[in-house]
Amino acid sequence: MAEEKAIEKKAKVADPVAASIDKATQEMIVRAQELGIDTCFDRAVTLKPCNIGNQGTCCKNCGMGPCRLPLGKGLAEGEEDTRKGICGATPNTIAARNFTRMIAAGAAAHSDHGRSVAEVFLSAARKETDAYQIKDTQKLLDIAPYFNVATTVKSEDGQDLDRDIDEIALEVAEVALREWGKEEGELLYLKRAPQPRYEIWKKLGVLPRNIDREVVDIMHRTHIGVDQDYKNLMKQGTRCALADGWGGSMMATDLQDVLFGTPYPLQSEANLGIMKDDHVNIIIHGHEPVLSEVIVAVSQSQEMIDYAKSKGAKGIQMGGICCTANEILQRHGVPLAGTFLQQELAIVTGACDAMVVDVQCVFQNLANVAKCFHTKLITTHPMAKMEQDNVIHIEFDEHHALEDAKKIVKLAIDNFENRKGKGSFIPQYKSPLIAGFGVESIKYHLGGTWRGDYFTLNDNIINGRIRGIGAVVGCNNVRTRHNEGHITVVKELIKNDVIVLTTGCNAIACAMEGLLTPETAQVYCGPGLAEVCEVVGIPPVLHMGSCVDNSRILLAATEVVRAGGLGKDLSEVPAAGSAPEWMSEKAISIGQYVVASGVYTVFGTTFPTSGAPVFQDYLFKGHEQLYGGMWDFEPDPIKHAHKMIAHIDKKRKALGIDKARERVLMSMEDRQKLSAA
Ligand code: SF4
Ligand code: MSK
Repeated sequence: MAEEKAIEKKAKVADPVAASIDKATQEMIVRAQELGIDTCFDRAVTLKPCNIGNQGTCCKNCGMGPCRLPLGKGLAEGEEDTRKGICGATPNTIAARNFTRMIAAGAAAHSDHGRSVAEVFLSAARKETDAYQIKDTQKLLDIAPYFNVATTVKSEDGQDLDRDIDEIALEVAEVALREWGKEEGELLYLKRAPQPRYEIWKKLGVLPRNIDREVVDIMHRTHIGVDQDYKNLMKQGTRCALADGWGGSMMATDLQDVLFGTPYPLQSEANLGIMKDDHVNIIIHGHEPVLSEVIVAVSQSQEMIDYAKSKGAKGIQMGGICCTANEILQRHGVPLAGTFLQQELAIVTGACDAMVVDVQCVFQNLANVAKCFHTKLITTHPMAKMEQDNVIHIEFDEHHALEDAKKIVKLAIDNFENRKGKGSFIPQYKSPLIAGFGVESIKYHLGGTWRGDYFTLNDNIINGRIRGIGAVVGCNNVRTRHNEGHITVVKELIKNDVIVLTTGCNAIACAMEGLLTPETAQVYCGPGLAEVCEVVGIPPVLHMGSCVDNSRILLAATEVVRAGGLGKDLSEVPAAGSAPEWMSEKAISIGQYVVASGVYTVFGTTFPTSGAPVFQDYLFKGHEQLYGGMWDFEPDPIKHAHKMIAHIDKKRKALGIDKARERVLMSMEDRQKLSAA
């Protein structure tokens, strides 16, 4: 009987090796299980996903439902789809409403992040806060024209004089904030896209008006009895997604760069092994860097280091989880503690003195795990609190950001001694990395003779050393083996000479696997990409930042178009997008704006419209006719990568540069045969 119980118990927890490819994660899953603490990996074993919700055909948009329309075994050739909800909503309508609501939620999350930054930016411009100053004035001058803010003023004798930088900052802040709710016109940043792309959006009627309106519009039209045409729903879905990618996210990135500094390549480390037994460990998790920027500065102050030493610690070790991690990594080199799925495990180490969270991707179960240790779990955002009574809420406000940050760091230091005697278990795995790439640094590293612009990158794509560009981004999803999809897709791409631009948790996964170092080029890359990486001294996988920084990828692709030789629009560039382990609504918003920007985009794990084949076909094939970019789904990571490569090759052929590639890869034997002929 006892034995049966033991077997039953064993069956309810995750197999660590099946759950993750990462050794540190595997060790920590075992550690948690030994301590009797459940993690998401175990819960995924017992909690099965709903098959109807998974297909996107469960509607609960009114109190007559939920109406659940499973596809079952599918429809036979020519068979009529008679499924409908109480109100008559078809599977297409239901799946499209659910899909656009995901876009609305994702765009709201990204764009609200942008709004917070814009508000702090305004406070800084008005000099209402000591904690923030304009750090990158050049970037401010670069973006001001997009907001129609003049950077020079005419003198009486007709000369252009530089305007006062504070005046420019104030005007940019005010104009930027209006983008969320202005009454007329269209988003100003849309004109940053190549002209043909902008014209496509205009022709299709998907130019976003203001950010908030596009989100509200979706919530209205997906209410019972409003929009019941999946194509019209997706028209709005696209408008909203574009408001995210070319609006809220892009402004978040730009204003953060101006406030906190534009990232440039720097070194650091990744994985739970960055935590130190003899240091105060502070883990920062979430997405918005406005508070974490100040926490990093405070934790590096002599005052706090001395205070930590006075409490018996050797220093303060900061680490990050999720995209706040990427933000403080790319600007300050703060190491990455792990991806989305490792958040509970960071506390299970027993060495986490404080975990500070802001918004998005934060598990509520962190509070339950923290209860088993001395860890202080601190929420900081008015929008994101937790019901558990062990959670401390220190509400951040830019007007007293320094005081807030000091309070938090001090709390962590004071908590260090509570660790005594409990023992800690830090897995000894970490990898070196280089992060901090962006539009500007790619210009520098892969620029032309005089180190500027994208000509050399384009040349290498045209001559075939680089086959194309893969943008691989997005979350972890506990329904698939942690990091396996990410790493397999990325390795297969670079093996086939596709340079990878990465953000979000994919970037962290690549860092943990050691793929963000120039040395990896010789180990994993095809000969062409390896050669370029060696000559230029860059990794084959370029860390471009957090989820909002996917806007950097859009702008980098725009620079490629501008540099010439690879078509006139983003849809012509040999490039493809991917999110092998996506899970969040933000990923759907990102996918939609990338597709609408003309890029073929493959998602792994699951696809939330599979129960509505006609609608899914519209996303997959119909969108290509409209936008030149389309969605695709492929859970097998090798096939996933090869779908991207096939698309890249298709684009190379259309550009007439497929022949050049064949020439570059010819062996000596082939060459000799040719000369003999
Ligand atoms: Fe059912 Fe229609 Fe209500 Fe949705 S809106 S729950 S399909 S009755
Ligand atoms: S953190 S949105 S799990 S990438 Fe941006 Fe990672 Fe996805 Fe959150």
